[in-house]
Amino acid sequence: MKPLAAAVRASLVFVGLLWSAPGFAAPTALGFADARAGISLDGAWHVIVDPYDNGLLDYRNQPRPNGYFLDAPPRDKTDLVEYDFSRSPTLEVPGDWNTQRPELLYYEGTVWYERRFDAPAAPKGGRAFVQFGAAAQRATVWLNGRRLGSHEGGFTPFAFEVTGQLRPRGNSLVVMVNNTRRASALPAMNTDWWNYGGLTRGVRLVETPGVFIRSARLQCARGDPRHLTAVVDLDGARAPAAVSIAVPELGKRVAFRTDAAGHGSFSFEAAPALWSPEAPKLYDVTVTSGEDAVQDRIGFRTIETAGTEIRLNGRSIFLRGISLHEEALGRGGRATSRADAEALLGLAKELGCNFVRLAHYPHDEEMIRAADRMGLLVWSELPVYWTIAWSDPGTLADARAQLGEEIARDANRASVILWSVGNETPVGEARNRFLRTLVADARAADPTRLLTAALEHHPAGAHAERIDDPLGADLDVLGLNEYVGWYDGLPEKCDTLTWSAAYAKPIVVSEFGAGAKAGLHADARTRFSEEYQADLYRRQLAMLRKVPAVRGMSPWILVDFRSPRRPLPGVQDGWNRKGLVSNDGRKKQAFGVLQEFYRELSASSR
Ligand code: GCB
Repeated sequence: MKPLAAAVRASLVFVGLLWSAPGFAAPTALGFADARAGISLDGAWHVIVDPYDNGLLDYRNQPRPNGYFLDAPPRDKTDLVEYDFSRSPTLEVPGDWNTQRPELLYYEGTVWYERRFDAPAAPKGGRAFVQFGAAAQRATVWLNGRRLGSHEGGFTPFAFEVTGQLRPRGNSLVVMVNNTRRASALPAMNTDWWNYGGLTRGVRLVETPGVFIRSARLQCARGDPRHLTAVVDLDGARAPAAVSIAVPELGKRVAFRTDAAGHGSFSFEAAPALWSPEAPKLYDVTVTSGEDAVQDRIGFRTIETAGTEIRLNGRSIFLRGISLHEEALGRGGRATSRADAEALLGLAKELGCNFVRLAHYPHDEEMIRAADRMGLLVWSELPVYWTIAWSDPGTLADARAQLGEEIARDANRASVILWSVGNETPVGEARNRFLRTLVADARAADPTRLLTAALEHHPAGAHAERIDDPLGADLDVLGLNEYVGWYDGLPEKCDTLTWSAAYAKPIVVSEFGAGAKAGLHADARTRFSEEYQADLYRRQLAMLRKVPAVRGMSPWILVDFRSPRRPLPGVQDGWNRKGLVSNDGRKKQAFGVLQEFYRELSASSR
């Protein structure tokens, strides 16, 4: 390779674009991966912490032919090899590295992960894939020393095909995971949350037949609870193929054919019991085509807006919500399991919620599946946060890819009603263009759900605020972040403030809140006391209930979370304290204030 080409390739590895270069397939995730035959690659992986990217590049910053990815022992005793995964420490997968070893708490850079595994003999004609639930923030993957490709974006799944590349014994899977913040990435340089790195979600070797069901969606058509629409995509198809869909509990079994490319869709009449927070009914669904069969549990419901109303299954609903980060209650660090998800969502249920805003990136699939089972509506969000590189075509391509991965993964989850394309992004031409592209993509990929974004507001008089962001014209629901009484004046400012919007659409107040250290008691004018936070909640709720277009809210935030922006000693100590619950599980006074408000609301809507 010529030196210039080599240097360009090396830098491409880091921006994670290699997968789109010739010879590398796009690392699209497989639907139903967890339900398929295969083996889990979760557990202890050997790791090498590599802040200088030494495992990839030599001292001239050129790619090393003998990098860590080879995972090869010295040929003989004269051979100089300066790493050895088998004698290196381990980290648990899934998991962030920051909270597994104290010296990695603030680490930003590269960590090499290695895992050896035996592969079961594949059935004749079968295919194999390695699927990653997520790698934060970017990853390059090698199997037995051969590069499979790269993926950018820390919160969505991806997979590489490894058919014909597996050995019966002792396969080496090496992943270079990097969480360096970059101006062109999503998120970019500045966030109010922890930059957790690592293989934060599960890894699986997945087996499929030669032609297999890559995705199968089954949902109510928009606004039509009596018809289900199936959209199926086969992988590997070279001719039209038969597909059948069975929902035994509904006594339904339908059959149709795909086109030659493996794409097919079909609508049929059914009268499912509709999914709702009060009755989160899920049906077993089986999709079959040729040698392949996959199962899912799916709820059916409709979601629409009419004027300033949000209608679930045709009925106006108020979203009694709360925002949350994907951080494990008690333990801190990334939530990684079904138990973690259920603990967080259990608290939201206790608060009286029927809705959660999963901020500020797509959460683990376990969280969405738990919301499906527990009856919580979901706002799911892309990490298009604050100021990103709006004019960079690579950043836009990255955002579009992450949006596609998010929608593909969760399309069958009844709980998800809102896709959010951005959080508090300052209005401007380049930003408007960027977000409108995402809105158009989301509408094309999923015409059944509502689109939103957490917008800013502007003064419209002495005691008046207005939502007038031009993006509002493109959205179904106006998300609104406002910090009246915390960053914006004192709580009593709420008492006289009025709100309006340039669009007759429902408003969901996606954030308001105040910091409070659990156990810090003082009068209601003392910042960071529980009393201040509780007083702010009372005044905010009194203000917002007077705004008819406010059809939901997800105050900031359920649980205190780690943030490097929060250094105040003795109070914050590296934690954003706007939780209604402390990170060690203590409820603050404001929890009770919001709980009481939600209790009243649900009693009055009955
Ligand atoms: C916001 C952001 C959120 C922050 C929050 C805060 O507006 O959307 O990510 O954590 O404010 O606490 O300041």
